[in-house]
Amino acid sequence: MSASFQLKPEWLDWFCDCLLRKVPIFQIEQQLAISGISDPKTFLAEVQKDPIFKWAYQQKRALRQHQILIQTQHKLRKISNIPRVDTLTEQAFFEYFYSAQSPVVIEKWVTQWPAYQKWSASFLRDQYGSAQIKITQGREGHQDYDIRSSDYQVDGLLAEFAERVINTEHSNDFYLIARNRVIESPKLLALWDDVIEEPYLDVSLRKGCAALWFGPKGTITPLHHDTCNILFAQVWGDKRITLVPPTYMKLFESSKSMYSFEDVLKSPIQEESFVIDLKAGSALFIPVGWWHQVEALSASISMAMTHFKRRNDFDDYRPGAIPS
Ligand SMILES: O=C(O)CCC(=O)C(=O)O
Repeated sequence: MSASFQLKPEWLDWFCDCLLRKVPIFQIEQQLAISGISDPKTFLAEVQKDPIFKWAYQQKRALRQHQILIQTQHKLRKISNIPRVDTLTEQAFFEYFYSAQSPVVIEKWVTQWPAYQKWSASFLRDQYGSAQIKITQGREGHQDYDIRSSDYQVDGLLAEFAERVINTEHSNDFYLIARNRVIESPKLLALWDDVIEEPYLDVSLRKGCAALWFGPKGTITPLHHDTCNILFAQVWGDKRITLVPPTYMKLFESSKSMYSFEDVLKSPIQEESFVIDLKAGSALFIPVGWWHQVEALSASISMAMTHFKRRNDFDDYRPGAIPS
């Protein structure tokens, strides 16, 4: 019988760990003897020749190397804050933030947009009220309202929806969310005249890459990450965004695809997170993989855009979707 048959999986794991931690061989042999292996030396020699052991050791070694890399990045991120700048040149943005997968708040980017002076719930009602939109509603009391947003989708007129936002003090029950691509409907295309994509976004890539978020105070988009970089522009009202670095691996333990059901306000995640209050006129760069939960502190209109002047195709970034 070969050693791989005699070696229980937990022993295989334990032995790989011992070798990776450079535990002296005589100590491993002692432990095997205590556990009833009559000839630990021969047993170990056999195990090390076994192809399953060799394969398992290589896997664990690669995993350990990746862990060291991630833990180092995580420690570095922990000691820094999310920077806030008034403006950023194209070069500085891509060099210091986009390429570094590091969030940044650009406080005076959206203040230059005509939208910053114009957009509000009443503006959308009065100027674009006849546009047909899809909203989500009936969200309150359900945990899956964002993950299964299409189940909560209903059709309506922008005028009715805007009126509802105006007349609602606080609610997470209804929300115009990104997935419906409302901003691409012909009746709303003129909204783009109020947006300035320079210097970070490529106008020619706009289609399918921009989303409008519009709702009352109190909407909550639960903790999730995206598979691309996002420039999140806060046009009207304020939002609180809680960010957790992608290197905080614990979130994957309870994740369902791109969502995590951990409470960001509770320890230990709270200590790992950054809370950003985003005021109208500012924008937050949310790099691919960064977990974020978004709460509207007032009635709010935001634009999330992904058509950067650099490559933004990270669709395979779905660690939480790997089968267990
Ligand atoms: O504004 C929101 O409610 C959510 C925004 C968001 O999560 C996103 O753009 O990925």
